[in-house]
Amino acid sequence: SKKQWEGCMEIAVQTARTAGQVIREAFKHEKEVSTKSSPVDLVTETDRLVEDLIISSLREKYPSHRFIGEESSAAGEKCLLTDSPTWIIDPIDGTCNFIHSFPMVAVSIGFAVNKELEFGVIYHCLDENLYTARKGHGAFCNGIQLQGSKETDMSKALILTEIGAKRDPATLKIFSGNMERLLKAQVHGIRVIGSATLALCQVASGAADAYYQFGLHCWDIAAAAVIIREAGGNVIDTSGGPLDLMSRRIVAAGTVEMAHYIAQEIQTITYERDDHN
Ligand code: LIP
Repeated sequence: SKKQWEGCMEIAVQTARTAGQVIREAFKHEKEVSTKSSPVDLVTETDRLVEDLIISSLREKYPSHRFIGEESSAAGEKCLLTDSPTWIIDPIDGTCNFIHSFPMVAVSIGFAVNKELEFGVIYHCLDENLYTARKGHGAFCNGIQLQGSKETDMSKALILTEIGAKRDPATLKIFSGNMERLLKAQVHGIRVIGSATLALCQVASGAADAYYQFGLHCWDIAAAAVIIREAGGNVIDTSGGPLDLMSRRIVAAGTVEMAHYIAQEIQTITYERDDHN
């Protein structure tokens, strides 16, 4: 029932805060870094430790629920969204930032039932900003209601994007081509902050007008999508169609016009889906 998911959300908030404390402490110390899919796809001991901490404490409370986590998936677990209540977790979003002690690092916990996102919690561990939203109940940062931007004019837009892990020449060409087209449209600026979830929270709060990226994952999107929608914003696929959580691409914006404008401007960088095989 609705009430039940409300309880789950309270637990998600507590869990994100606890995880955030662990990350905040680890932030001050030397990090042990290894690579995953590529030399720029990074992971630390803390990513794994925090994901274990989050999933084990949630599993204890909700033994029948399913879990999708960044590091469990990297370790070979299937990334499949079913109708069961499913927690979608990024223990440290902004791992590269974390490694460099660049202070843009978040815990992201999304929750879906019947493949529909019910709530999202994103905790900026260092600023201690807690972004929360439950379907139909608005979006908040530390309890203050969020409202996305009303901007429809591209030439007045501040846009965020992220780079992604693929660095082959063909990918880089499309990546910079996309930036070039937006810059030629005279957008005010483009920013890359190193955390997809925190960038998406800036769209929810109206500090940025739009966000787009190819190559992110369902755990970067799940919580943020609810937060943006509940802040009155839009999340769509880069094709202009509805958002597909597993497609590894997104356009988010305060207005429908802005979202579709960007979707039209940018060319596709192909990544393997999160739910492949
Ligand atoms: C990363 C994001 C980054 C984005 C990558 C990736 P991680 O997540 O923070 O901004 O460009 O696609 O998803 O690995 O730090 O959790």
